[in-house]
Amino acid sequence: MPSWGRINTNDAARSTPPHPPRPPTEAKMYKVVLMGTSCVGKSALAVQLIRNRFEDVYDPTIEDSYRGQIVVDGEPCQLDILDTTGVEQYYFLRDQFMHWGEGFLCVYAVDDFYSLEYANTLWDQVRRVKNTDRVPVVLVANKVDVTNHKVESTQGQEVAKSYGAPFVETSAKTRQGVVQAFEELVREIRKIRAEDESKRRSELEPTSGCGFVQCTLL
Ligand SMILES: Nc1nc2c(ncn2[C@@H]2O[C@H](COP(=O)(O)OP(=O)(O)OP(=O)(O)O)[C@@H](O)[C@H]2O)c(=O)[nH]1
Ligand SMILES: [Mg+2]
Repeated sequence: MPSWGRINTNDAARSTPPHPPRPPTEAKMYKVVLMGTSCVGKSALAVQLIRNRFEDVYDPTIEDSYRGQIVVDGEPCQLDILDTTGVEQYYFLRDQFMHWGEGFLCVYAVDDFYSLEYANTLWDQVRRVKNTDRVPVVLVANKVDVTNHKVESTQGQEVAKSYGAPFVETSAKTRQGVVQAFEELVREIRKIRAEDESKRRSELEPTSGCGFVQCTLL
């Protein structure tokens, strides 16, 4: 079982994103954000991942952060998780967390159709803030354990497809899909990192066939 920790609680006054002391580790770091409308289960997902238990009582978040290590496809990674607010009153914090995050779990609840519709607003905003369409994101359909589903699985899949993102069904109550959602996001982040790295390398590579960068003598 990896070691996990909650860094701080509901610090609305914080003007900069969290930078708690880093444990000594070889693992690469991933800055992950949980976003979505209120009550979809963002905090419950974080707590289930970290403490292996279900938080039944609703306690609205302003901003929380967590840190821990997992192994994805044989490679250790350190997750810095920012659990954001779904409460409208604090929506002004959004640009800040979107700047901070490298990858995003966009969470909706299967018993709340509006929460899926709102995912589009978040997806648009995060691409605007990041100034790119290549944003690592996973669409998460939470609360699949409940009986009163208002959203079909196929509707979520369609939305995820339109983002070019993986789709994961979760229950923070039963732990179904919880680890998988974070693993998928790590893979998405790695994909973008690898693309960026190969682009960077190709820009540094020689432009002529003789092995030297072409230049003009003046
Ligand atoms: N049945 C069920 N209930 C859930 C699940 N996830 C969360 N809940 C419940 O839904 C309520 C809201 O969960 P939170 O995790 O606080 O929701 P949130 O998205 O963090 O809400 P904000 O902090 O207001 O943005 C709580 O009462 C949870 O116990 C789930 O997978 N299944
Ligand atoms: Mg919360």
